[in-house]
Amino acid sequence: MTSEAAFPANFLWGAATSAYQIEGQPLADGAGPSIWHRFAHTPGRVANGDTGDLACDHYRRFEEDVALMADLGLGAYRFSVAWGRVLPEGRGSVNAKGLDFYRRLVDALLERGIAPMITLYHWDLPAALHDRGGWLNPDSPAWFADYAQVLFRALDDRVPLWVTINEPWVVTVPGYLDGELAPGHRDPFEAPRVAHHLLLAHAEAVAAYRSLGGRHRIGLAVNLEPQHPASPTPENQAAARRRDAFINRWFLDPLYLGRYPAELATIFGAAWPEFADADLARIRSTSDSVLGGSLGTGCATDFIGVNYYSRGLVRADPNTQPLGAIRISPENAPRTTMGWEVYPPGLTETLLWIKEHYGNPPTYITENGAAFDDPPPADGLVPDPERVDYLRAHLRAAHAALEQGADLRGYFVWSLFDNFEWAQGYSQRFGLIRVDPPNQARILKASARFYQNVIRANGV
Ligand code: PNW
Repeated sequence: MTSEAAFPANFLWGAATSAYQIEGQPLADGAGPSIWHRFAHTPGRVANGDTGDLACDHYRRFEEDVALMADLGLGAYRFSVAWGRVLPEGRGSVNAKGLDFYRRLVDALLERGIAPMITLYHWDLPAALHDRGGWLNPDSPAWFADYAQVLFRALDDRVPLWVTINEPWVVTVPGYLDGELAPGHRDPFEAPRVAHHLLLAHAEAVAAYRSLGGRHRIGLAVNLEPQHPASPTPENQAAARRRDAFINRWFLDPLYLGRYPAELATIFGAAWPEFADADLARIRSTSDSVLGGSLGTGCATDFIGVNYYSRGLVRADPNTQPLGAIRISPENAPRTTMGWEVYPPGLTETLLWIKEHYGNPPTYITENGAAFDDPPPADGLVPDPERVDYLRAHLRAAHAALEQGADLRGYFVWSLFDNFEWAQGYSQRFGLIRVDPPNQARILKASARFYQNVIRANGV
């Protein structure tokens, strides 16, 4: 059967997860607690009092899970390393048992011909580092680079793709400005400093990778969403431009252009610090050789990872500070159970925007997917037609960007499993595979079969 949208021959098809969301046993084998372990065990922070204590029990069932990935035909698997399993105190001595878990996972993947993409930081900062100021501490970029080196030394011979930090914006804004995610701070004076340290942490890790002679590719994953005014009033148009600077350009402008968007100083006012020119040069230097077109050389960030879920439909709102803008959910549009509008053309727009603004760097869609209220399984399969439609439409949108010249190298579904959806606990199901934490049975959804066919046909 010929497919309507054929992807390039070497296109990478994957699925994604993160450590705290699926592993369970967060303190096993000498691991140190993370800020997410603490946050989830603080009453009132996570829906229904859910925690990652058991999650998908992947820490014990990883072999079975890798076999499922092989059945789906995945070419790649994106997962994150729990920093506190490897370094229980966040720095200092390595916990061999924790590191060994990731060694065995990588080996199991390679035995099945699945390429590992490792995310070094997916939000689970060791609590011991948080107690030293966490991402507010100017030493935090060095802590991160030291931790990253442990992983590079142990696994770079077998790991072709590295992501330093997942969604620095989500770490910064829900973590330190709105207080919805760990560590749950609400402080406009903290957020810009945290963001700056995350960018420096990325830069230091990339520099460490190069100086160790890293042989593969390393990038940063950002959450992006095109911002459209809810109506064409001047107020809403200005609000959409502010939100574009605030979400889409906060991290990519410094990385590729060497400066923060000017809007941020206006948005944060007195809370926006002066940042040293040397820091911005350091951050930018990590993208230089990408713009020169060569990969894996110099101090380059080799690729950008894009996590795409929806667009922002933006209305000016003076009561929402410091941004003065809110995202609204359009009444008549299809929405996921997260309340996010289903808006596939935004993925094409986002990929083309990266191409135009940042010199067409190599790009992976490191997350794309949707939460729906799946019905219970029927005849051994969960019927999830809404997720199938969501994935098909977004794959076509990605293909449209490829046709228009975007340098897209691969696509990862969020997520392989229903898992611990942060502050929403287990109430949101993003998986291709159904998991209910109490009984742990893995049950395929129709979307898993759909994706298996996409991979087989290399198209949709
Ligand atoms: C991503 N937003 O988070 C994360 O990388 C995943 O761990 C998470 O499970 C997934 O998306 C689904 O939520 C996001 O507000 C959180 O725009 C919030 C936003 C985007 C992504």
